[in-house]
Amino acid sequence: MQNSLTQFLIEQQRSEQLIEPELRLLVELVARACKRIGHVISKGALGDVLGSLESENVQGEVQKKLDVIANEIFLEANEWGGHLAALASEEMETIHPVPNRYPKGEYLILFDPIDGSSNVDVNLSVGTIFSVLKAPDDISGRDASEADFLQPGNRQVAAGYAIYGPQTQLVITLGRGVFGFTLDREMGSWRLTHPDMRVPTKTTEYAINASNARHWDEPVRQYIEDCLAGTDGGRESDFNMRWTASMVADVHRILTRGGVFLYPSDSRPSVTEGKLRLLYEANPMAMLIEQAGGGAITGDQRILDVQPIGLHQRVSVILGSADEVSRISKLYEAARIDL
Ligand code: AHM
Ligand code: MG
Repeated sequence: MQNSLTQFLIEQQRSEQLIEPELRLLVELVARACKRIGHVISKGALGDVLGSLESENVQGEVQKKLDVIANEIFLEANEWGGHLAALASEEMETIHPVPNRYPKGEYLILFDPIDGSSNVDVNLSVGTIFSVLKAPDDISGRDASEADFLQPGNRQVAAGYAIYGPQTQLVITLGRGVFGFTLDREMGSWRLTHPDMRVPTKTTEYAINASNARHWDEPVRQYIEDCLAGTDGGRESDFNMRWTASMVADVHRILTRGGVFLYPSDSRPSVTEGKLRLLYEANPMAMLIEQAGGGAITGDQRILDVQPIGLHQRVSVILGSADEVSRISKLYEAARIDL
């Protein structure tokens, strides 16, 4: 039988000296939260969890019932363990310091409780994304602040997501490779089913919301035009397109069989900085993709090197198979030279 998540983490701690006990606990609690979130999602109409609330989140988006429920589950499952100083999420305007009734630790976690939540009501895949940082050294003896979270993605110590699809899976990186676990519902535990996930370097599949085409920057437009031309154009291959409107599902497909995902910034006033959020969507996915041998850029720079200036800031995201990301990067470079 495949190793459980617990066995995997203990081995990482023992043989590889990769992780501290607190980080092991953190990953176990995140996994437990995801198990609960997956359970609630699966109830659907039977659990009265579908549909929207009257409220909006800090980004001005209408909150789904499940956005709020999953946020609560994640907070409750993670705040008591003594390893965290504070949490932050897409659904909360400001950070959530660990309440004083619990011991505090040196880690910070950012999360998107339900990514792609518009998919919930139509019974398509959604996910939970998380990113783990170490708080600055002076954290003990003071309250965590928003500024503590504003670290570039290259400082993440762990990242991952759970995907609630035909199977419920957890995909994590602790900074050395990417590992996928499948939830064994009979045993109630996560099993290591996808050790050492790698993004194939080459692909002929891309993911983009094509309805935004008229707003795209020239390099993205040119890249997609070349793909669309297929065997009639310079690429000499026909391309396939997939878009699920759930980044977790698109990234999971890319981690499994390759591909490139683009949600670039564009000329619409609401998307000039991109749509996806840097700290709890782009950074964790960029770390996973890079750890699996792929690339992750904004267009002009590596996502993991972007210095954050706000908790909920958005960023242009292009990630996936290394050869395609490098091709797109060259198109951006050429566009800069032309200016
Ligand atoms: P969400 O976190 O509010 O669900 O939004 C993020 C989602 C991503 O999962 C997905 O890639 C993108 O938004 C889809 O956007 P669009 O509906 O513009 O295609
Ligand atoms: Mg999201």
